[in-house]
Amino acid sequence: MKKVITYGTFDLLHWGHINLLKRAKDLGDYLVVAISSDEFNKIKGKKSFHSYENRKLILEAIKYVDEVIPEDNWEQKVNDVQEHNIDVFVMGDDWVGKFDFLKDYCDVIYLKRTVGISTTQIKRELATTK
Ligand code: C2G
Repeated sequence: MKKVITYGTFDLLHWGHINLLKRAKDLGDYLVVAISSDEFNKIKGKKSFHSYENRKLILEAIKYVDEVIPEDNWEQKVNDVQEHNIDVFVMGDDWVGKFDFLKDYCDVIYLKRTVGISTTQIKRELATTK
């Protein structure tokens, strides 16, 4: 069984996230998604609209996602890859190069980011809608 992992906040889930998750799943047989905890989001300088628990509930309902684990820090990826016997690490290419150190442990693939949608854009446009 080929196992894939990806990381993210996945707040206000949108079609850009789904495009990423579908392509990530297509790279193997089993997809693990590590969702940033609310505390780690603070470290990332992000405040998500949905709590970790609710973002986890939503992701677990997606047919491409087989398992959801917490992302609590920047340092856990090597351990996650080893502990979960991961074959492929996937991220959107806004992260290109940032996780190449994982190439010692698994394949590292950066997928084209979906243009035209982002959680920040959703928040901004909703804030300006009368
Ligand atoms: N993404 C995408 N297209 C978009 C928006 C997001 O492909 N239009 C991808 C991102 O590239 C990322 C994933 O969806 O691979 C999740 O995006 P975020 O929730 O914004 O995740 P981020 O804050 O980048 O967290 O350790 C890694 C970090 O936790 C990544």
